[in-house]
Amino acid sequence: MVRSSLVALVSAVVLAAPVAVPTADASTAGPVARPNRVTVTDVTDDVWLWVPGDRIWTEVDSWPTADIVEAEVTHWGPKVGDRVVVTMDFVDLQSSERQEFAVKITTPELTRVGWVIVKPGRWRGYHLLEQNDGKAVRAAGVTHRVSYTEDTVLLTIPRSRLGNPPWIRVAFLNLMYTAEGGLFQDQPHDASFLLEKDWKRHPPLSGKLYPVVPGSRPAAS
Ligand SMILES: [Ca+2]
Repeated sequence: MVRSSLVALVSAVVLAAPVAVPTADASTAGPVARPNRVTVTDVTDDVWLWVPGDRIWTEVDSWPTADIVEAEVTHWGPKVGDRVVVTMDFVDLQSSERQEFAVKITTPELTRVGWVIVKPGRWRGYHLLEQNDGKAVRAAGVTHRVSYTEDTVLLTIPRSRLGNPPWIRVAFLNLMYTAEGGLFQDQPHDASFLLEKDWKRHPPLSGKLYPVVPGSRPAAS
């Protein structure tokens, strides 16, 4: 009885809907802004830990230095930077143990993983650019900056290092090692953790981000 009532209601709505008549002149419509920037926000207190000998990850909740709260990528095109700019924000970044910040970037032609790696006593850290299989590739022009006062990690990658792509898609991952060989993980896409095989084969990629063109401002996806 409920089912038949619902069907009747839907049919009534369809019958009552006016016939759509186009009124705008398509030739006067402005260009549709294509997305150039993605911002992924994450909750706090959602850090996971793996301990050597364990077969499972355990949610440890609060671990501020490994707890990412926002990640953002902007795809700047030729004449407006010509590079991909990545920022990651944390609850309270500390130089306590080895920490690795990663962004995966896919294009129509290739996949690259940009890393910023810091170790205790090496606050400035260093960066790497790799293929999806972990093989390092040339990283000329890549830059990074870690700020423990602003709790941010910045990574910039020239588009030339990515084959000057027409668009990119991106995903993020953050790892922190413990002195005992354990591993903390937080990723901003949701409150779960990413298995290594999923990060390698099925990363939680954003939609397509097109290069910002001169005279325009980045449009969010
Ligand atoms: Ca988080």
